[in-house]
Amino acid sequence: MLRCYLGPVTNCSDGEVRLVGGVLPNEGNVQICLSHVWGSICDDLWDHSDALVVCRQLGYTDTDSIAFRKAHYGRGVAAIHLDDVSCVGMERTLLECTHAGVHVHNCDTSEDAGVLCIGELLLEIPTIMMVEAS
Ligand SMILES: [Ca+2]
Ligand SMILES: [Ca+2]
Repeated sequence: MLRCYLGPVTNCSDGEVRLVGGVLPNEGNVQICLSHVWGSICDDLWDHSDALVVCRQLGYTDTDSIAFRKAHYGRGVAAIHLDDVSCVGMERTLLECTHAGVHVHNCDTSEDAGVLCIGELLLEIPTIMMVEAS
C-alpha cells in the first residue's frame, strides 16, 4: 500500500497549533499537528472567527485577531492538513471547528492561512491568593 509522505514526524500532540513565518511570535501562518506531523491550513473560508480560535488556543486574550489569506507569511512547505475551516468563534481549539476532513482539500501552499493575534499573551494561569478571613 502506498503511503504519502506528509512531513517529518515530531513529538507534537494532535490538535496543537503554532505560528510560523512571522517576524513577531504573535503572527504567522497557522500550522496544526495531526498524527505527529505539522501541517498548514488552507485559506478557503478562513476568517476572523477562525483566527480568534487559533489565538485563544495559543493563550492570547480575546481582544481581537486578524485572519490572513494567500500565504501572507510566506508559502509553506508543510502538508495541508485542513481546509474549509468553519469556526463559530467560541471553540477552545481549532480541531473543534468543522472542516472538510483531514487532508481533504483543493488547495496548494500558496493559500496558507495566517493570523495576527492582538490580545495579550497569558503565559500562566493566574493563581488565586488565599486570604484568611478576619
Ligand atoms: Ca471560517
Ligand atoms: Ca476548499
